Amino acid sequence: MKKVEDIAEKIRTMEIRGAGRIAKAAAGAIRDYAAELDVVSMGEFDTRIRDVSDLLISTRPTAVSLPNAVKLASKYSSGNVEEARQEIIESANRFIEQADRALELIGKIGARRIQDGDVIMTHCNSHAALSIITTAFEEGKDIKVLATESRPRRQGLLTIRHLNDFGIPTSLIVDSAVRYHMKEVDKVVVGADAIAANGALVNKIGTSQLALAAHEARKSFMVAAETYKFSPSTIVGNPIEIEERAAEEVIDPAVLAELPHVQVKNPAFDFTPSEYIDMIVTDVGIIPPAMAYTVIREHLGWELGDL
Ligand code: RI2
Repeated sequence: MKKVEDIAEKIRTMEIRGAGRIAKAAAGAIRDYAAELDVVSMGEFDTRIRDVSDLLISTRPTAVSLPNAVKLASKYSSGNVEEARQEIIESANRFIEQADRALELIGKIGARRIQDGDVIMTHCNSHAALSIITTAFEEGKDIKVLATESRPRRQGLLTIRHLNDFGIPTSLIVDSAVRYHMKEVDKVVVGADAIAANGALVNKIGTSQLALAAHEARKSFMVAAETYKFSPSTIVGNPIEIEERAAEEVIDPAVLAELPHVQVKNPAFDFTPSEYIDMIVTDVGIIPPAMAYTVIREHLGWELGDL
C-alpha cells in the first residue's frame, strides 16, 4: 500500500503530471500492488483492488485518463486470486504499451497535417501535442513554435526545454500574449485532459482563449488526444469536474494573508466547445469533434450499464 500511496501523492502534488503520464503511473501502481498483494480470499482481493483504485482516481478529478486507465488496468474476470492477479498484471502492461504506441501514432498521423513553414502555437505541456510537433520536425519540416508559459505552474517551461532538445526554433510567450501573436500562427496544437461525448475539450486553463483567438483569426485548432482521454461517463450525463487547485500556486500565502478582502480562484482547466475545434488527432485516426461519441462506444468498449 505504501508504494501506491507514494504514487498517489506524486500525482496529487503534480510531481507526476500530464494526463497521459498520470494514467500510465496509475496503471503501473495497480499492477505492482496486485503483484505483491498477499491475500487468500477473493473477497479481500476485490476489496483491496477497489480501495487502491479509488485512492488513485481521487488524486486529480478532471483528467479522465486516470479513471479510464484504472478501469482498463484493473480488469479481471477470474474468481481465483492467482489468476486475477495475472489478469491485472497483463491488463496494466497492455494499457501502458498501448498508451506508448498511441503517442507514436498520434505523432505520425498528426504530422501529416503540419506543413513546411508552419508556425505552431501550443499551450501547457502535452506529450501528445509535442509528439505531433517533433514528428513533423524530424520528418524535415521547417517549423517554428510559439509556446505559452502556462501560469500558474508554468508547464510551458517543460515544453520549451523539450522543443529545444530537438533543436526546434521556439518562442516562449506569456499567456496574455496569445491573441497578439495569433496573426503569425498557422496552427494551434494542444493536448487534452478529457473529451466529452459532445466533442467539447477539457484542457489546461487558458486553452479556450487560444481556441477563441484561433477561431477569430481563422487559424486551425488541432487537439491531440489518445482514445483513453474520451469520457464515457459523459454519455450518461455526468459533467466533467474542473479541478480547483491551491491559492499558493498563484500568490505567496504571506502576501495573501495581508489581504483579507481578497480570495484566489485557481481552476486548473477550462472547456473549449466543439465548434472551435477543427480536428482531434487520435490513435485511431483524425476525427471531427462530433465523432467523440463514436470513439467512446467503439474504442473504449464500455456499455452504458457499466457506468
Ligand atoms: P498529455 C496536462 O495537465 C495539460 O493540461 C496537458 O494539455 C494535458 O495534461 C495532456 O497532457 P496537467 O497534468 O497527456 O499539467 O498529452 O494539469 O501529456
